[in-house]
Amino acid sequence: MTSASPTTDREPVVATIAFGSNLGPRESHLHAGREALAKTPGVEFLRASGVYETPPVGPSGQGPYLNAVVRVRTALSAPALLQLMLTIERERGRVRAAVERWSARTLDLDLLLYGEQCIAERDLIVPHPRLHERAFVLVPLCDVVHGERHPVSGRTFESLLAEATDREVIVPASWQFGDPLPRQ
Ligand code: A4P
Ligand code: MG
Repeated sequence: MTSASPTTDREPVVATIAFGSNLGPRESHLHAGREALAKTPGVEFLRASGVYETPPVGPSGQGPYLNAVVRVRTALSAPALLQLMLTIERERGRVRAAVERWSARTLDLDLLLYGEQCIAERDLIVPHPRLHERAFVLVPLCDVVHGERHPVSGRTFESLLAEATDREVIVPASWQFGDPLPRQ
């Protein structure tokens, strides 16, 4: 059971969360992550992007990712939402490699956007610092945002995607949110 910090009286904010998985039953990890978010008090599921198969960016020898983006409306503060996301990652067996950056992972949840806020804390940077340059984020993100602008650069996400060099290798996955889970 996932728990989160208490909700507050704050105005709900639309938050955008990136999902990535390239280890184990990837579809189950994405499905369980979405369910865990949606059932948390103070988090209302709004919509999900398509699910995409993407070549891994990072060390060689790891398998392809499934990537997607989910939008929620939440009364949780951004740090509380991050703690919830880290808890959900742990529940899906996420183990962080001590040395190697960008190693394979069961479930990675990144906070892409929290309303239009810019946050620069030691443990939380929003917008996510690499979102504007990565097709594996921008392709699913553009399924759920229409004409919205990056809070720092002011560029539309569609225009950022048009410049992403690796966008043509991102393809819709055979499994999408809402489909029955494949047999493992
Ligand atoms: N943190 C700070 N800001 C944020 C934020 N906006 N969202 C801190 C989430 N976390 C944030 O994250 C390390 C710490 O970042 C967290 O504890 C939190 O306090 P992590 O999940 O342990 O590490 P990571 O995800 O490996 O690091 P990093 O550098 O954020 O990785 P990226 O940039 O997210 O890249 N290739 C494909 N095809 N698809 C992918 O999804 N993902 C990565 C990870 C690499 N290659 C990939 C993919
Ligand atoms: Mg992460």
